Amino acid sequence: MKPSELSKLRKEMSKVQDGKRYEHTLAVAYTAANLAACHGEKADHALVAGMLHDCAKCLPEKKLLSICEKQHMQISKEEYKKPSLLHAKAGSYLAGKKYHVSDRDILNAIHNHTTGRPGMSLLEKIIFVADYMEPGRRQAPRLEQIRRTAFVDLDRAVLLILEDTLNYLQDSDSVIEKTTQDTYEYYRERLEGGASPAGTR
Ligand code: DGI
Ligand code: FE
Ligand code: FE
Repeated sequence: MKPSELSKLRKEMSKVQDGKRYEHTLAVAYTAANLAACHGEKADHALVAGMLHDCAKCLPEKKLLSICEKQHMQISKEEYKKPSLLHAKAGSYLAGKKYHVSDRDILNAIHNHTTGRPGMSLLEKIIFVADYMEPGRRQAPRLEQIRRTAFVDLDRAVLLILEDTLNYLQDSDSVIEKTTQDTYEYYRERLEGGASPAGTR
């Protein structure tokens, strides 16, 4: 990955994203690069995945649905109810097709950045966490704790994020995608051996 290729992607993102989203994109890319340095991941993979993770975020819902349907991707009933969730899957497709990314791990990191998935790769976890903790994010609870934890115990940071996300979604009566729930349970099991407030979710 040459620096010129990254700067090309940056320019592309500035064209397809509004100002705030573009700021977020840059922040995710650089946060991911720092997490990569800390945890032993390739910096250029983190930068490219971070730069492209929301490349489909500003597309209309109809377009997201049509991209995913055309590619014969599985669309869950939750995704039909909330098509904006599809920006991750559609983004992964566009990263390959429009932005010429071929690395499977980078494409997966984009594909899974919203819900996570059980058994994420190091890069997938880095993007999932960077997306949530980049310095421009201010709303979420426990952000300070999550930011500190991310450099010490990445799996723990993933778990904290999923826990807070699910609480937020439940409180706001949002549809919960099965993968988000499954990912939470997978990391809870891994880190806490299943000890949990049984049957609460
Ligand atoms: O695209 P971003 O805003 O940078 O971040 P993102 O791709 O993680 O999307 C963030 C939103 O996605 C956040 O408000 C939580 C939400 N989300 C994650 N899992 C689910 C979900 N929303 C619903 N409705 N259901 C889910 O399972
Ligand atoms: Fe996103
Ligand atoms: Fe994002």
